[in-house]
Amino acid sequence: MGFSRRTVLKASAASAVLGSIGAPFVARAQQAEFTYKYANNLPDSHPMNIRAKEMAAAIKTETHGRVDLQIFPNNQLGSDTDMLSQIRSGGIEFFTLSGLILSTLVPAASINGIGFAFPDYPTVWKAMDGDLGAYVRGEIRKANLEVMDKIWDNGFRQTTSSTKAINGPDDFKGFKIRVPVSPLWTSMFKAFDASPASINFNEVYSALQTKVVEGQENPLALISTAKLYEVQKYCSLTNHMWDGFWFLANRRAWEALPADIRTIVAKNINAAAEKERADTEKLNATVMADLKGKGLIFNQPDTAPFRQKLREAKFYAEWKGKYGEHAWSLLEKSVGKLA
Ligand code: X2X
Repeated sequence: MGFSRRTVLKASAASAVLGSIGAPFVARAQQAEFTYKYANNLPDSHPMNIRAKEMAAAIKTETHGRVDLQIFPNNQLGSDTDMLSQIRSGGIEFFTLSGLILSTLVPAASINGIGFAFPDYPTVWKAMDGDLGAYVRGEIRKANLEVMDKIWDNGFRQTTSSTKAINGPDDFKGFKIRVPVSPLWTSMFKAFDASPASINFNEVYSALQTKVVEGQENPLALISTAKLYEVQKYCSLTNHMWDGFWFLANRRAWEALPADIRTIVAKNINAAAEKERADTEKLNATVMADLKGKGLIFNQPDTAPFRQKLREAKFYAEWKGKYGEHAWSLLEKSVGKLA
């Protein structure tokens, strides 16, 4: 039995309506109650983003789909400066940021970056999972941001250059080095008589490529995953600073989560941090051979003259005064006398 054209058109119109009516119910069943954005500045291949993907999947499973954590790596949502504004305004709900960059809002947050303070990872975690970390998290919360207990690892920072190896502090004189946007980074390299330029990480590769700056400093894991070896020739193992990433949350967005959901989210974020720490430490320890294979020329300078130069420049005394006795005593409790 043939159907008239009119009948077919009526039927297709009805199915379209039914289909669309049906769709929202299907879509709604899959739509999360909380769709939150987590942004960071690291390449997709960095351990941070490898572990973050696992973390987001575990949170979705354990909340039975109520929380959908969408990850935006590699400065997709803007520079660190942009994303810090967004986490404060609620444009994004989560953001991992170096304490040294956060210090533009929370001055105490840069204290882990004091030059040559930490000799090794056990000392780092004793401080950051102990009294010093607790103090810094308290200061961050005073700035109306929420922060997770476990700081994520960036690593011990090394100096790369397109012009020369850095063998001693004198080699820093007049050296045009990119530093992240942070008073402590600028202060330390000025104490070396270098010429620091504050540039967000999303512009580092091009600044090196166009020779706006001669060099930069970062852990080996980032020199590798951000492919900085493509625009640098030398890597001097100055080991001048340890740096990490606080996992920040917008206060309003965090408190909008029911308490049981907050517990699940925090548990998984902190568990991911522990795994990322192990991954990043291993990568920082093993990637040198690969970087040599890509043409980077390594040298290992004696770090004592660099530390002496900072003392002579009153760098430690200056920052002890900025942080105050209490914070400085918490740092020295973990690392010993610095000034
Ligand atoms: O900007 C940098 O150098 C980086 C990626 O290490 C930080 O986020 C501090």
